[in-house]
Amino acid sequence: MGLTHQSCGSGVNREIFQRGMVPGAAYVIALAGNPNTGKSTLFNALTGLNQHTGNWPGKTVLRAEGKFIFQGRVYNLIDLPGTYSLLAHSAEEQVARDYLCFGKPDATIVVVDATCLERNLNLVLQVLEITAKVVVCVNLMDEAKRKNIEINIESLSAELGVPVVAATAREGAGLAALQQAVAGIADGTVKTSPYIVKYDEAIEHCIRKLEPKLKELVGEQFNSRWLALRLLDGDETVIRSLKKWLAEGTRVRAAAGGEILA
Ligand SMILES: Nc1nc2c(ncn2[C@@H]2O[C@H](COP(=O)(O)OP(=O)(O)O)[C@@H](O)[C@H]2O)c(=O)[nH]1
Ligand SMILES: [Mg+2]
Repeated sequence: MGLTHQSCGSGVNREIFQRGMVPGAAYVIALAGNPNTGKSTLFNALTGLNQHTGNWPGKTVLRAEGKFIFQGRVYNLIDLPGTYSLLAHSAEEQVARDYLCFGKPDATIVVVDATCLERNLNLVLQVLEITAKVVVCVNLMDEAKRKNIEINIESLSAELGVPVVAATAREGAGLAALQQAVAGIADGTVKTSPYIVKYDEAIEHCIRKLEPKLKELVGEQFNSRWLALRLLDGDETVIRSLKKWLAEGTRVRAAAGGEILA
């Protein structure tokens, strides 16, 4: 799997759908979470000095990228902007959301604050609507302990349908278990069955009508249920990104002398 600029296409495609820039990386892993959940602390603990920062193309939003090696494989870690949701109300939310959908990371770590789990789970459910390849990292476990908050990691994992790992990033606790869980998701040996939010029947009815048409357009590339929801939302930013992706695909196929889709 190539992870260089070249292999990710060019022009518009490279701008918004760039997966990662670490040469020779086996997998690309996204790091998502609410602000102040210890995302950067975790990113630093995992990548050490193997990182560099820049801006997301076309945005004044910081892009931090780095690598770690686990069991002989190189993992390219992308620190997404901290967000409370993925509704694209801000540049940060749009960057995080476009990356999760169009960047197609091999796994996504969602870092949550153990001391205010409920608020943080909102983002977890939104990420699970986009991708099933998720590991939830319940961070700040030391703070939770101090506040006598107990978290049943196993039952949380059973409810969410994805691996959940407890961590205290500041002390480096839980990192090995997190890496192990990420490896399982990235290489496909661990399958998930994510909790999916069900909407009112009227909305579900529209999704059922839209989803097959979207599948015709994008195949299995993207989560067509999520795209259908965004179209029902009238979400212009997703529609624009999707158009760019479709246009770029047509351009690349044309350049390769392949079949051009109408
Ligand atoms: N007690 C405790 N503090 C942490 C932990 N992880 C991060 N922090 C602290 O939480 C604050 C926010 O961390 P940061 O990594 O900047 O969060 P981000 O906004 O999600 O990137 C900083 O003061 C960190 O030192 C942890 O596991 N335990
Ligand atoms: Mg940060």
